Amino acid sequence: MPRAVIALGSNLGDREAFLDFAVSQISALPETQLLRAAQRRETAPVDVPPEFADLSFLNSAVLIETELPPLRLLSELHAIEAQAGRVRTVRNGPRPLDLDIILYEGVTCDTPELTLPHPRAAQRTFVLEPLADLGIDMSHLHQA
Ligand code: PH2
Ligand code: MG
Ligand code: MG
Repeated sequence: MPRAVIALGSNLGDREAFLDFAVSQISALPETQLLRAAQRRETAPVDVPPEFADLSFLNSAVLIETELPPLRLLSELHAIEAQAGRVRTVRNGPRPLDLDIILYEGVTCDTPELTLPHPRAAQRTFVLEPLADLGIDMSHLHQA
């Protein structure tokens, strides 16, 4: 079964509870098993609008095994974000839950819906540190 890595982030409301919710909902997806979860880390916001610079994030990541193809997995993750109350307004605005596919085993793609591996992950400590917990090093990937 293909493995995939999902980054988790929250900077609004009860961040611990939203990450708990995300892990339980991801674990309950069809044809999907949770293999490992990274530690949670409090992180300073990166590239957010200045008015939200004081909202720090709680970040983590999970390693899963799944038979769901990448775009189906993405739409399931968007549904979980919406169940957590996420409303998309300004880019990188505050969100109760953000679930990003970072890697999907055997897949590279670059479409308007999804780019894999995630194009900004390799420069972001808030992604690289949780991935290191999962035993994954993608810091060598130099991406635009
Ligand atoms: N997510 C972003 C933008 N900036 N900064 C931190 N620390 N953590 C995030 O998860 C994050 C961010 C866009 O999704
Ligand atoms: Mg994100
Ligand atoms: Mg996202």
